[in-house]
Amino acid sequence: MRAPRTHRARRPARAAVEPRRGLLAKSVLAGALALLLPNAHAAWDTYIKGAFGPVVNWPLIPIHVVLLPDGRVLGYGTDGKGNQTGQFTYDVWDPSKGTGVDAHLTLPNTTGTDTFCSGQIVLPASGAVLLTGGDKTVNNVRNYSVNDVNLFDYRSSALYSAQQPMNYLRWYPTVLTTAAGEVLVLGGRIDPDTPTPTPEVYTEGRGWRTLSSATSDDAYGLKNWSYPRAWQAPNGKVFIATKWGGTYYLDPAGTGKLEKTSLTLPASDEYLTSVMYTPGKILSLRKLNKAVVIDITGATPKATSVIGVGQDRFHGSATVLADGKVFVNGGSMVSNVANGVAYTAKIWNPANSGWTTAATASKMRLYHSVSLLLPDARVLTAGGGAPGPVINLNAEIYTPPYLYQQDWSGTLATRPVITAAPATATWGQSIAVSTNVSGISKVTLVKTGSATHTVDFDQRFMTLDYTASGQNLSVTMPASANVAPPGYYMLFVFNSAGVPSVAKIIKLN
Ligand SMILES: [Cu+2]
Repeated sequence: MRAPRTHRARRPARAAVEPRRGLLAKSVLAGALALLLPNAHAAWDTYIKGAFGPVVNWPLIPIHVVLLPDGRVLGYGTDGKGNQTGQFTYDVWDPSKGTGVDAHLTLPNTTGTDTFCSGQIVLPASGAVLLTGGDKTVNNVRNYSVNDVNLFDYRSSALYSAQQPMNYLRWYPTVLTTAAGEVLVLGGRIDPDTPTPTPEVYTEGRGWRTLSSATSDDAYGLKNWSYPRAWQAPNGKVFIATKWGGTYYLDPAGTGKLEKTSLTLPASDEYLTSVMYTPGKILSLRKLNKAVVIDITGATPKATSVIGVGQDRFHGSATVLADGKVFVNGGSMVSNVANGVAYTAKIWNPANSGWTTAATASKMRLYHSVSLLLPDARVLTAGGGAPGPVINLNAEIYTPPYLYQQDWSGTLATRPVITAAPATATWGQSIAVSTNVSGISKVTLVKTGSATHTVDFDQRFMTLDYTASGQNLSVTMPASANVAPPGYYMLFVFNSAGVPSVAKIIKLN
């Protein structure tokens, strides 16, 4: 029986001061390696641990980040000084332009909505981002909420009112795309004392439908209102894993039907992350360094205990990489306190449920930090603050091990290139994909992410079957919308050395 003593702090609080870890030892080692290795500015073990890039400035704290259908990233949540408010500006970052000032388009928010701690998701048909709810100050008290609904159009980079308010006010709501191509909105609260226990559904072109027969304080109200963890399940319903342990299936058809399942999980927290790493299988971090794999592929949900990530990582993030492994970064042992800060990331391998130690970041990523898989198969890690022990108006981009040569050189590997692929596809279809090399070893499909508050609402990964004829592939798209809901996905191909291409973004509809 493992007994992690996580209630005891390992070292004293170290507010706002970044540690200097073994600089002398590091420089001696680097000097020795420089004599041995051709490319000694990069660490020798990047092929195992990956590497964080330099700390780069960001025009705001990106509390919310969304990968857009054109490969850019919408971010918002604070002003340019890192103050709590999404009222004034939002940012669109183009990763293909690097990380300098020119790579950002920072624009005024003229909607009148404070989008701080709203929900956000790319709509499956139009590709616009739906922003649900947000923040409001009442009698000088923050963290009330609104029922405002705004849209961001990636084609014009404009943010504007949808003129279709929700039926309920929501601050901290979850949004996700269902198999029917609708957007389900769950949880959040109305004011500091009143949660929102009734879900509602948005249909493009039609507006809102209240799930009036599915109200629940236990599933997504009083006991679980803060960004409830929910996923489209293979059985056609939406699976909900609460922080207190109860699990539910919600059928969002009509006015909704909620049923409790027989599965109860160990207790978690609204700021411990969970991720569906393959359709119907969820890695869920629970309190006291516990972790479970929830399997909802069968008739009854089941959970299996797996090794935890090493310590509680409150406000840490989990990102499915292009190869299906799970990258966990950030967090600390005490919620939003610089105590037991996890600077070193970990990678979880679904094949053996084991963890490997990844690279070490420079900045703590606590409350209001995010991570997001980019189309180039790297991971944006960013933000933290408003409030927090540090104000992180910055990002560190993580390059996973699969982008390095599998040797000690620390050199980036040559990547395969997708030279042709369709822009749209449908379920079960075989699509023609051309590459610049033969010997493709794997084809994967990853939903474009939408992350905030340790949740990536639509995150989803699958490997695809394919046949190859030289450099030409015939790739079979997922069988159903229950497995892969409609919307935008990144298609990656891997060469014979296991190196992924830059993704081609494909709309599944
Ligand atoms: Cu928040």
